[in-house]
Parts: sequence; C-alpha cells; structure tokens
Amino acid sequence: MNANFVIMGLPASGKTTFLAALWHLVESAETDCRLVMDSYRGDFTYLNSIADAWRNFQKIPRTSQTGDTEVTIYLHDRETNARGTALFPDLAGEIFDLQVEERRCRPEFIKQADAEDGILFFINANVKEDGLSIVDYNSRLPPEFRSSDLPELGDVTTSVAMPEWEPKFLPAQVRIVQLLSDLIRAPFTYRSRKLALLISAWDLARDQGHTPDQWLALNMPLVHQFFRANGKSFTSRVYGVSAQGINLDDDAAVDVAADMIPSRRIQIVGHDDGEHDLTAPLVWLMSAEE
Ligand SMILES: Nc1nc2c(ncn2[C@@H]2O[C@H](COP(=O)(O)OP(=O)(O)O)[C@@H](O)[C@H]2O)c(=O)[nH]1
Ligand SMILES: [Mg+2]
Repeated sequence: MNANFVIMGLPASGKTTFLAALWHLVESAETDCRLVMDSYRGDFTYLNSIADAWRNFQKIPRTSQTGDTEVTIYLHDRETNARGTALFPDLAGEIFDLQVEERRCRPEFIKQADAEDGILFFINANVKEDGLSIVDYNSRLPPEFRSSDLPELGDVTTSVAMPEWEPKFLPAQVRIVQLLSDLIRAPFTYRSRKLALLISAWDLARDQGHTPDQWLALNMPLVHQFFRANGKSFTSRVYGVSAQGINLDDDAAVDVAADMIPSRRIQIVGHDDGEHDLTAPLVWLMSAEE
C-alpha cells in the first residue's frame, strides 16, 4: 500500500514550519522517528533554506514571498514497512483563503483530495481574536458603532455608516469549517476520510493545561462541533504540535533551546506517541486504527 496524504490549513497555520522541522528530522536522524524518508520531489534548495532558518531560530520566509513550492516526501514506516507519500502543496496558503472567499479552487487540488488517504490539517493556537463573544466584540468597537449607541429604529436624523460585510471578514473557524464541509460535497467525491488536526504553536497554549481536544472545544467550538456532527465523514484526531518549539521573540527561550539538539525542541502531544516524533500523525493516518 502507498498512502497519499495532503496538507491543508489557512495562511500562517504552521504548515511551512512543520515541513522545515520534518525535513530536519528525516534528514538528520538525530531522534528516532517512526517514518523514514526514502526520497522526495521538490526544490532541494528551498527545503534546505527553510530547515536552515528553523535550526537557526530565524523566521521561516513566508511562502508567498518565495513563490509556490510543491514538495512531495516519500516515506516508509520502519516498523511495518508501510509506505506513504506526503504532498505539501505549501502554496502560498492563500489558495485556501481563495477557496473560502471566492469559492474557487484548482482542479489539481480536487484530484489530490479525491486520491488522498489522509489529511493533515493545521490550525495555529495563536488565534486570540477568533472566539470573541458579541459582548466583547461590541466593547471593542468605536463608540459610534456600539449597538447600544446605534440609533433607534425610526430615528432618521442620524445615519451610521457601518462597513459593508465582505467574505474577508470571516473568522478563522468559519473558514476552516467551510474548507472541511467543501470536502463532503461536489465537486469533491464523497467518502469517509481520516484527518489529523494539528494545533500548531502548541508551546503558546501548553500552559493553559488543556488537552489539544479540549483546546479545540474551548477556542474553536464551531470546528469541534463540526467533527462531532460529522463522524461518518471524518475520523479525526487532534494533536498539539510545537514544530518550532518556542516563540522566536522570546530571547530567553531561544538561549535555552540553542543548547539542545535541534530535534528535541519539537514537541507533539495528544496521543501516546514519541514526544519528539512529528511523523506520529502520519503513522496514525497510515494505520488501520480508527
Ligand atoms: N510559538 C510558535 N510559533 C510557531 C510554531 N510553528 C509556527 N509558528 C509561527 O506561526 C506562524 C506561521 O507559521 P508558518 O509555518 O509560516 O505557517 P504557514 O503559512 O501555514 O506555512 C509563524 O509566525 C511561525 O513563527 C511553534 O511551534 N511555536
Ligand atoms: Mg507557508
């Protein structure tokens, strides 16, 4: 069997950082990973440059600045010998924004999504503004827009110009649910899919003491509810992933991490897998385990 995986996620959800750390892991063999790389297809210079930035605590160049770089990594499981192919469209991420805002996607993506045997879907834990209640949101608005200050119905003397709503104002969790629900209707072929949800930048959420699944329920209730309601379409698992390991703006944390073997910075939680093994979600996707 050769399983195909596709990587999805909104811009800045952590896809490139994951790819950089994965490239370092499979190339350096510093830590034991279940999956071993056989070969790859893509731009070697690009892969080395992102892994280099990752090792040196530099911000990884945004994909939109480096152009579209598609990378395919061929892997095998050192325990079962099962083979897998991970396709990182790693296109400027914005393609998934376009799919939501303009309801368009590339025909190749439909083909890839129809042929996949598992999805890695990224969500960045750093989404403070996404779950604001109406009360919180109202209090942030300039006074003239607050609902208690809006003119009474029938008051024609005051007119407040509210900005016109546009799809670009959609919160992340609405976009995510749209991308997921697109997969269960045409032009995508309907079938049951396996999906590993990776909550990236987990180092920022870790101290809250929640499991990744609890984090999702608290911070992205719409996405959490979507998976509960669509168990027939998606068999899912939620992981917390810290591919970078630390916040790069935190100088003290960088100093501590600089003394470690780079692979030890990586952390993955949620299921009883190796603590530093980024390939664990792919191993689960490849397995027959539900
Ligand atoms: N603190 C922290 N930040 C991270 C981690 N992984 C990614 N980030 C940050 O999240 C942002 C988006 O990451 P990136 O990989 O470029 O996302 P992409 O657009 O989906 O490829 C960047 O600012 C990264 O520095 C992590 O493990 N920890
Ligand atoms: Mg990227």
